[in-house]
Amino acid sequence: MSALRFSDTISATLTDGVLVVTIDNPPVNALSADVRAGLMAALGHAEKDSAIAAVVLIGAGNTFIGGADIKEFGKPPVEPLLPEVIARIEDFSKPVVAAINGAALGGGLEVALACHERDAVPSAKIGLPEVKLGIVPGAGGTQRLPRLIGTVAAIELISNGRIVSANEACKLGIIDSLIESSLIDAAVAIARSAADSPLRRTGTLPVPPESTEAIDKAAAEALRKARGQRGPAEAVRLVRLAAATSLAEGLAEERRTFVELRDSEEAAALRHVFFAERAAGKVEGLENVAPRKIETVGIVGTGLMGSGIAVAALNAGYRIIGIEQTQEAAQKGRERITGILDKAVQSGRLDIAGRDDRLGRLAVVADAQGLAEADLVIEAVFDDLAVKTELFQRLDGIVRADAILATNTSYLDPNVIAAATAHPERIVGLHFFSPANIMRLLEVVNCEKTAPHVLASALAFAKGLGKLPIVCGVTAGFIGNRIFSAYRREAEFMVEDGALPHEIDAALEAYGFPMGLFAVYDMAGLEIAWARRKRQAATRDPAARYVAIADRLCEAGRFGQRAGRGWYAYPDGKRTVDPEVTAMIATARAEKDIAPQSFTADEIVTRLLKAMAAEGDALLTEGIAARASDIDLVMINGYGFPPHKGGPMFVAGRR
Ligand code: 3H9
Repeated sequence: MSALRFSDTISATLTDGVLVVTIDNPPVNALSADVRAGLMAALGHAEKDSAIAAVVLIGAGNTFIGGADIKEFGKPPVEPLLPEVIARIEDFSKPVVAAINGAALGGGLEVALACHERDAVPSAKIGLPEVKLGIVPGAGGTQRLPRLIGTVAAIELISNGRIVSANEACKLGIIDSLIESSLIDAAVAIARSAADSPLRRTGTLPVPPESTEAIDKAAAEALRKARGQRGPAEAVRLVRLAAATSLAEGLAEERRTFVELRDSEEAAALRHVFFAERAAGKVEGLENVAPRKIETVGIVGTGLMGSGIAVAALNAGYRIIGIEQTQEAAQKGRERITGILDKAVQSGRLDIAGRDDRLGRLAVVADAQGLAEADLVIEAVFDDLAVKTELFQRLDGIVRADAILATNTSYLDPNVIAAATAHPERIVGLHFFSPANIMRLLEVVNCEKTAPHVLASALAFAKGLGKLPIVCGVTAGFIGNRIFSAYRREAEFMVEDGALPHEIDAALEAYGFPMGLFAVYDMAGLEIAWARRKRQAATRDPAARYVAIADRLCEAGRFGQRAGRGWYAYPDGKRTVDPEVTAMIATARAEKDIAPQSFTADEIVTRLLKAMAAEGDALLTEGIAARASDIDLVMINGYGFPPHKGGPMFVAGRR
């Protein structure tokens, strides 16, 4: 039968008296103005035609509907608005069935919630992730979801923006059935039979009663996790409202809140992060370069970093060959990796079968010849130029001609390492952040001679690990540590100028950082940076301002939290301001004749953000970072920058 067309993105066919309406708006079938208008037209047609007994909504491709069109936010609204379309679906005189063929997210799930029946393929992903964009659902999600699954479960899902599998959605009561066979055939049959019974309109259902205690607990947990962001708090309020008021009033309040948040700075920042993440994967010049297939990964060094990388790669399905220098070290490496997997089992994140499958793909040996079969070798040995150069030269004689070699160096120059090898074109930097099995950020260092297919393969590997790869050029510290150094330097200048470490930390934490800078120092330990400063002392510009307070702390044995004292004291493990440190700071100021001034929290944050953005500008000018948004992602995913502020470059742009 020929297809009916209702708009550029909406078409339909009539099957067995059921109008099957397809939403075809690539890439994710977002609810653009054309989709909304087309859906209204299709429903209008279905209403009038007496040969149509029911309607099925389905998405083209692998997605049902990915949500409202985020690109439309910030532009003047175009009728019909989504709530109108959704009301039309829920009130429709004939059954409307959602055939969920893939992701049903945000507005996409809200469309489905208004349908009279929801059936999904097992691979579908279901959720209301709006809070991740700094907003709340704006087309009925906060009012209809609790009517289906209760207030407690709705608070948990909406305030976290958690996306669930179709299976979990079915258990929760969001989805009516999972369809393993042909989704369209099943949905048509369900729609036909629904035409003979009363329609189940979600909005008319009562919210199932639950104890106030359970609801308060869920709400408190949601607010705790929200760390000051508005979206989750508003989501909790709106979900609770569903049980307390009529659907119409609940929807009106939801819409008002949605519009207010959509136009907020927090939402603009999170939208920026959303699009920044999608842009980060795209690298100019690599559009037509195919990545090599990587199945076996060699990891040289199975210490803290190497074992974390191994776990990340095992989790992603790779075969791992870990290399150590001695049998004993290889045994320890294997134990370290097994230990991380065991912890995951204990916490319920992994089952025994999953652990055993991973261990079945792991070998840790003391013989580097084992790397002969590796497609990619990542070195994670001690960060020393001689050690790394010697290792790469040795690898030249072991690995296959088409193998890729990656260095995980943090501070050394990978161009120098590459230059010492026979094939610098196959060398790339993979700068993981610790713990490598947890941290999402991965700086992919495009060295001077890295071949395009090597870079493309490294990127594909990083994405295969589920990481967020950011490509950067070679510079000391790459993107993250360069900006971090500038930020740290500025913070230490401010300490000399009059702000105390705890005042700076308090300002950063109030801004949204999970932990202040000086508390982070103490947690990481001060020795390594001290050793680096001592190495650099001879080449440091004597005219440049240098703050020696951190050196003084180290000289006094104040190496941080593990030593019981650093920038702070830790009596009973609790971070406390130490008058001894305050006195050391006063002495340092006096030695330089600095009359301390006082800073407000806002002044502190502004000055630090400015320092970060200035260094970011330098990285862009030098061509180390490809885009300002990449820098924001590095700071958000590697250094605790609050995502709802958008990153230092975003903030600078807004100012
Ligand atoms: C909402 O619904 C509000 C409502 O409550 C109320 C309204 C009144 N809009 O991620 P990918 C683009 S808020 C516009 O790489 P995947 C994306 O930019 C929305 N564009 O694909 C990229 O473009 P490009 C709530 C969108 O297969 C391309 O699609 N929904 C949207 O890995 C591919 O994206 C969400 O928050 C959009 N909604 O994953 C869901 N979504 O190629 C957001 C994607 O030019 N989306 N694009 O770079 C996702 O989580 C994932 O995209 C999805 C597909 C899982 C759907």
